[in-house]
Amino acid sequence: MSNTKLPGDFMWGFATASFQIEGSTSADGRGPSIWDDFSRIPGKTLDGGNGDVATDSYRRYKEDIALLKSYGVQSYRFSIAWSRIIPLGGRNDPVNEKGIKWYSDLIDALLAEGIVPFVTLYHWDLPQALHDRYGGWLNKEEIVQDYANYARICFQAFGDRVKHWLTMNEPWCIAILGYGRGYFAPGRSSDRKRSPEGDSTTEPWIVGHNVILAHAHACKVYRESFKVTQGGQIGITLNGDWSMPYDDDPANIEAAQHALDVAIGELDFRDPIYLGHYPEHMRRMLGSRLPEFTAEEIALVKGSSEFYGMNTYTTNLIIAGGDDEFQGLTRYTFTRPDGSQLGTQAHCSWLQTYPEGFRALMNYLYKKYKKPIYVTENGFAVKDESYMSREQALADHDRVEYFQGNMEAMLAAIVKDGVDVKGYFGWSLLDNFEWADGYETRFGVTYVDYETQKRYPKDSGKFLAKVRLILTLCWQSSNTMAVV
Ligand code: GBH
Repeated sequence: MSNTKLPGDFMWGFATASFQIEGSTSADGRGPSIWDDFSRIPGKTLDGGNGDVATDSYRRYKEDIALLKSYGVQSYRFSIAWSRIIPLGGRNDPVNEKGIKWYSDLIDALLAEGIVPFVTLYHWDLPQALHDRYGGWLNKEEIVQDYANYARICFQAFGDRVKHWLTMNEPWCIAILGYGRGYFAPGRSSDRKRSPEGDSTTEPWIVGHNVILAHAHACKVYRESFKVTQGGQIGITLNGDWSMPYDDDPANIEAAQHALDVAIGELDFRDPIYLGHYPEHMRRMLGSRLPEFTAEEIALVKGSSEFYGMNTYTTNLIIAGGDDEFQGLTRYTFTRPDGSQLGTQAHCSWLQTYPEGFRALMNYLYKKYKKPIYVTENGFAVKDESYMSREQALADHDRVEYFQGNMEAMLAAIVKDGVDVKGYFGWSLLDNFEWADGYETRFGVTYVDYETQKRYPKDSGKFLAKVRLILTLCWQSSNTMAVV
């Protein structure tokens, strides 16, 4: 890293999500979420793990803040569990003051340490009652109103202190993993071995559509009733990895653009939010299965996000063909034509290190959507870390390499390419409940011993703390952060 500069207001921190860390699932009046029961069904998580305890952060949040402090962060991205705020979820259901108080205390404790809260309103833990009552995300008329009401309550309760809001984490995952592949709660799918009900050809597109609308309505509520007095900003966070053609076969070159347009641009729902329409490919692929936006809806959706929230982890090599609509009818691989691997393999099959792809993706998104970017998640799970001794796990060389490469790539994107990146959040502060992987896959820069719930900084956590320290010192001396 040489001669690179970051703006002085750059947000630097780590991210987590409520269901992955909080535990205490019945404390203080919390209602169940769709992940509570789903994770308890045998076979839904790799190791049979569920969210009942997780990293016990509901009770240990002060410890977590001390940890954040030790890493020198300036911001913390966490999510609010809807069913702690409104246990039954709906707009006519009672609000739970104890749930509000818990997040309020968390926010105050962060601010007391000089840490800026960056808050996600929805990271996949839909109140179970809404799923049971009317089908949750499948029911447009109901869910959009209930979500907007929940968002309003959060703006009212926390918006005096929270100035950075994310409406949704990763619509692609909500829609496709929850209602298409059926890997995530509520686990609906056409695959009858997986789910007794569901239709993977239609439901993901209905859900994706409704998620976008709910997001847009929450943004409207914020702009109309809170933005002027509270002065914050609001946006959405989308997942998406870089795509490269497998080789120079024109079909694969075209497929890589398709994978980008479809898996990133289209299926990932960026184009409606930023450009105001579903892309052509998506319309062609799905025909009448793609719900239409009314003129009124599209007016609401277009431009709803004030910045680009970017969750990204890896790069895929793309081969044309196959029947996977969720990948835009392309196949993904990490193995190059000469048999070599793109990068270092993580514990999860879908993730390898490839910093050049991170830089390319930031450039692509900034040129296409012209919005400032917050990298709201980026991280790595070391292969077999769960099977190592704690000492071995703390020496997480592959994760250090991942972050080092991506830091360099990001600084190059900012300084050399002129991409407007406003913040970076590593995933994750702690090892935690990794959804369908249970506790077997560890993404933390901090090791969690699940027997004792003790936290131990890994080498990667120390590495990022050092990078942050250097950035701060240089910033103080020059009013811009510089890494030499
Ligand atoms: C993030 O999603 C989540 O926001 C976070 O909660 C999670 O802990 C973190 O990743 C680490 O996984 O093979 O079809 O199942 C990352 C985006 C998109 C990455 C789906 C994995 C697997 C596709 N994810 N992808 S599939």
